[in-house]
Amino acid sequence: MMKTADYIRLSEQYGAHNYKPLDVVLERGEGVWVYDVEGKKYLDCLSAYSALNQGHVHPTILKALIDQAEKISLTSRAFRNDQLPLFYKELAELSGYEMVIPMNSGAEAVETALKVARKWAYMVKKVPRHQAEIIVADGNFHGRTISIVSFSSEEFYKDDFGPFTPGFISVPYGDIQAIQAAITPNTAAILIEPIQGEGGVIIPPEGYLKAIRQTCNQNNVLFIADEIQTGLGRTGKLFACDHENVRPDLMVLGKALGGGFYPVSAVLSSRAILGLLQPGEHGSTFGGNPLAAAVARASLRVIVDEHLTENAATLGEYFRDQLAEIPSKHIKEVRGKGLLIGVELKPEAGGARKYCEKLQEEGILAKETHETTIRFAPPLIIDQPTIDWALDKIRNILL
Ligand code: IF1
Repeated sequence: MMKTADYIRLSEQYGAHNYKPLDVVLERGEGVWVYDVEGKKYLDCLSAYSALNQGHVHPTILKALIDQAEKISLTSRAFRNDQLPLFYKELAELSGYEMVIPMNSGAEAVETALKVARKWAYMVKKVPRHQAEIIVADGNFHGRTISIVSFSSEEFYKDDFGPFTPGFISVPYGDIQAIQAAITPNTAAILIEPIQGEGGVIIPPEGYLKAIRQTCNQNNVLFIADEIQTGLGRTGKLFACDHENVRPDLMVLGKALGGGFYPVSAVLSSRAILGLLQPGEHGSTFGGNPLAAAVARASLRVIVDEHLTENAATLGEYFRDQLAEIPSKHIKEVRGKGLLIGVELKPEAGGARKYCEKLQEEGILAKETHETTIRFAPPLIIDQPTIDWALDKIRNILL
């Protein structure tokens, strides 16, 4: 019978060390709870970075996965299948967009949005070929491909991976004047996270998203919102842009679109924009496969039928208020929207990692971001008694 240490030793020996995970080896998940190989139970407060909004092994999504997998799982896009058209329709109707292009990982969907924005710039805005510029924000996180890390402001994510893809300008997050100053006649788009997750749960000033929308309208520039982490109910609205009633020209989704079972991502936009793509110009082997489409359809159904967005709004506010009231000398700030919460610790607290390790001992799994912030992002199916159980533990380790 293998123990935690045995699994860790195998990983250390055979696996690339591109992560430093907590030393917990999980073998089972159910709802908001996960269990390690020694049978210890933990509350999952990371939700795989918001890919588990519906919780672990949701029965409805599991059934959709199994039923479809027993029929047909992959056709390639050389042929059609009976799940993708229904996924397109249901996602377009839920989001209010005209068109969808399906991909697999978040980074692939971000890359797709960047390619479509550049194509729009050349074909519609008449930007001279290969001079299209895209404005991004300092502190962004949009994935790990070479083009995406080319515009990262985190040296550690990019330093060993050059040469870099040109055509990106990075400006301070939250500063609309900085965006306006960076716009040129060759600007194709602005790519923004409505809330910067990895940046440390950074919430921009009220009105920032609306100002971006207006600036894009005035300058014939596309607004691309990366809602891979903030979308699908996480921040207490279906999309984080909904907090300011803003409609980006392109919306990028991922993570919870796959219900925690399967990588599914997508870019949503108008026919005028996504309609520019010609057959064969872009694609992927697994993009839009029937298994992904069936799982995504069930994932969306669960978010709507179980009112996960409303639950995130109500319980997120409760969780944040309770955290903010903890009389801890270590807490600098509690930030967040819905159930995307960051507890920033003062520098003298000695870093968030050791608090995550103490939380692990108490049966809570959380992840630090940017050394000083503990992220609390449980599945959106969580209930108040479970939050109260967690608060008692969190208080104990933060006081
Ligand atoms: C890792 C971070 C979070 C994302 C946003 C695109 C992507 C992500 C807003 C790319 C992915 C994941 C990636 C994962 C850890 C996690 C993460 F710490 F890396 F930055 F959530 F904040 N846009 N975020 O958050 O989607 O290609 O991964 O499907 O790479 O360690 P992906």
